[in-house]
Amino acid sequence: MSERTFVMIKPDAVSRGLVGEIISRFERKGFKIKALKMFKFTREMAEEFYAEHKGKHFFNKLIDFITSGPVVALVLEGPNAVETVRIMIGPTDGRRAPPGTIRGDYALDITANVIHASDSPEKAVREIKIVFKDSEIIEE
Ligand code: 3AN
Repeated sequence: MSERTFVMIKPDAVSRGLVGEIISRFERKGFKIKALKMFKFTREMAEEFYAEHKGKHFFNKLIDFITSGPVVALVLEGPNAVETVRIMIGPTDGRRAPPGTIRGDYALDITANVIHASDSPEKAVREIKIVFKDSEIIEE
């Protein structure tokens, strides 16, 4: 079943020059890029994006981090995209993420952990809508 997911390369990875390497992994895996954008979150937009974490002990740190520099956001399409991309990025804590996963290969932190990807099809729809207009997604 072909499905779409939302992926975001975080400010740490953008400033470390990892954008090309990370996008290459998804292209080589076989995913189609349906949308791609570089932008900087405002605080308001970041708080909406991470609304489910409001009140948690790491919320302010997370918002400070995600607004600290530009991010690169993508819509990827392919079979079971949500689950497959989550497997490719690895668990949240970079120190625990297995080698071979994106976080396992590039992250040592739990906040600055290189990449975000939707954790359910419903979240993918929500996150794509926050970041992309319909006209910015390639339909063919
Ligand atoms: P994931 O990105 O693996 O889905 P979530 O959705 O639980 O993880 O958390 C969203 C983001 O919040 C993470 N990518 C990470 O940057 C940050 N985060 C999550 N848990 C913690 C924590 N315990 N301490 C600090 N930051 C955290």
